[in-house]
Amino acid sequence: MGMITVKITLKRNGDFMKILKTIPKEDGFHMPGEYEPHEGCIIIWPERADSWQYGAVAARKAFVKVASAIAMSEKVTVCASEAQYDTAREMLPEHIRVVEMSSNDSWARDYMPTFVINSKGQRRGIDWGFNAWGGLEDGLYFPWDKDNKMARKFCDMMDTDIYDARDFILEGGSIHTDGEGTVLVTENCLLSRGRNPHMTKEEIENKLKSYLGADKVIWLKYGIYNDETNEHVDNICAYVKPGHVVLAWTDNEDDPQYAMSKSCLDILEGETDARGRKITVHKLPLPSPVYITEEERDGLLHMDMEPTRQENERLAASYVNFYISNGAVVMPGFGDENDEKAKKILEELFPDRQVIQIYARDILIGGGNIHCITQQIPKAVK
Ligand code: KQY
Repeated sequence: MGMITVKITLKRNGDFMKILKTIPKEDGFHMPGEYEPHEGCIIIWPERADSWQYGAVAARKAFVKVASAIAMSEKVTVCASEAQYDTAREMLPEHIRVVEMSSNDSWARDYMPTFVINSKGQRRGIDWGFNAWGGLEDGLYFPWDKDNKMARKFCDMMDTDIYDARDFILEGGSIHTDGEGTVLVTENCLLSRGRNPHMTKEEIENKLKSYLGADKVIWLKYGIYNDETNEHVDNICAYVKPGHVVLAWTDNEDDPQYAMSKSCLDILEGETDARGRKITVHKLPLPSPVYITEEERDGLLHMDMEPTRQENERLAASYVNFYISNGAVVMPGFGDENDEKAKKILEELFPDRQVIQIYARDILIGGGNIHCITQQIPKAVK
């Protein structure tokens, strides 16, 4: 019998993810404002018991509420570990996608891709270096290797090209942009010794401009008192539209937060943005200081035989840590008398979106809030 030879040609599909070594700004890409249209949102399922008290049971319920509120107006993808896949699938509504992806913790804002778009509506990701908010210098856990791979894994899954910026340590929560050339950051975070100590402030600024496609960086000095991220900007100040920001505020001059917020106010009021506009600052009241209770602290496993929270530690509670979805603003509540006041202010600032307030103490105990656990995927042609 004659032999039949079947010749198979394996061809690389040109649509798979490419890792790019070029510069987004030079390629015509920039990071849009969070209020611009989204394709969807990424969240990572909470699991580690030294971050989330009592085995993350209460945190998971809060994450489900956040994911469900966002899913009312855009697609939500939740990444869960193999061990937690079934629980996540069972607790989340069917219209939320659950994919298995390993991680060290659950802060999508900080290590899922920062997305940039161009004028043709194409989308790419940026893969920053991540070292758990300061590495061996003053980082918050070790190891962080799985978290550091998530941006690339997610873009691979989406067939989205990704810029390799792993030589630069940056978390998504440490930047906010108006999408029109201006970026907000804090000095305490971006100039911290655990991130990019080999770089000058000017070099860091140039890196941000070239990767975010921006023309101006506004350097606030501080964030929220006792914020373990070295004071991410997303907890103190956020754009609500071009030319307008909200700033976390207290009138109590005896609170250490007062001088920090006042310094930000002075800087913002003395600045113009990349387009030359003066910046209108809307003060968003802070809740009364929130302290961890003994019971909550007892519910956290120790990490390397050390407690992860101090007794009676003040937590970095702020209403500024909200997420802007296509149809809503999903904001934290703390059971505080300012919950309603803060909600009203955001309702006035976002007349076309529903403001949904979610009791978020169980997220706050982990060290962040709703903005920190989400990452938007801007709308694009691809
Ligand atoms: O971006 C954030 N606010 C996350 C901080 C997480 C710290 C780990 N406990």
